[in-house]
Amino acid sequence: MILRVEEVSILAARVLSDERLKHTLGVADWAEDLARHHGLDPVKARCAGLAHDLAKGISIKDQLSLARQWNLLNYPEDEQNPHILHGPLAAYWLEHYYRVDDTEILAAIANHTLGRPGMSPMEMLIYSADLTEPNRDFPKVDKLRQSLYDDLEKGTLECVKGTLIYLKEYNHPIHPLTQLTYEDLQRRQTIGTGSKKA
Ligand code: DGI
Ligand code: FE
Ligand code: FE
Repeated sequence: MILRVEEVSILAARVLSDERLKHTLGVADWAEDLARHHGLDPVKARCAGLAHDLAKGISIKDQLSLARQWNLLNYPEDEQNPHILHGPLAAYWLEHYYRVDDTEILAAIANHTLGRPGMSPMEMLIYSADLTEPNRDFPKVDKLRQSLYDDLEKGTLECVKGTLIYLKEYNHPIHPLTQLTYEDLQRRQTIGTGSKKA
């Protein structure tokens, strides 16, 4: 089944706090804008943006037990830091309870927090729009927004790099997928510029 903007907007307004809804609408607007600019599907981008944090309203305890029940725990770090589970949970929920079958949207929702090696343009878009939506305010955010407009892949690499710096600064453990995503995007950039010989 197709995820319709009207339906997911109603769902978001129903399950999210006011603050989280504001962030969600910011992600949807920015993702739609970036999608148009880069020739991606703006309706899909808006849907994924509206849906990305749908599972945030569930308590962490319940998120962890649902993730166990639905077999979504892949790394020991997932249990150690259950705050990263809400993306996979929302995607699973939409797929199995709302019969959403758009794999491009589902993957973008599932991987919006950690990324993954080999991210599609839509996955990069939601990962980055989440970090740089209009309500986010941190020193380098305008630079990141411009960079994403100029080059989605390069901008996403800078977003992941920024996240790594932030996590290290506050002594938060780096999830293996964050590290792998960073290395993959770096490799893709190197290949893309042709600066590395085969
Ligand atoms: O759901 P949001 O608050 O909009 O943003 P998010 O889904 O990107 O991030 C949720 C949390 O995940 C946020 O507190 C940062 C954290 N996070 C992302 N990558 C990592 C991480 N935390 C750790 N410890 N390690 C990571 O690699
Ligand atoms: Fe999130
Ligand atoms: Fe978010």
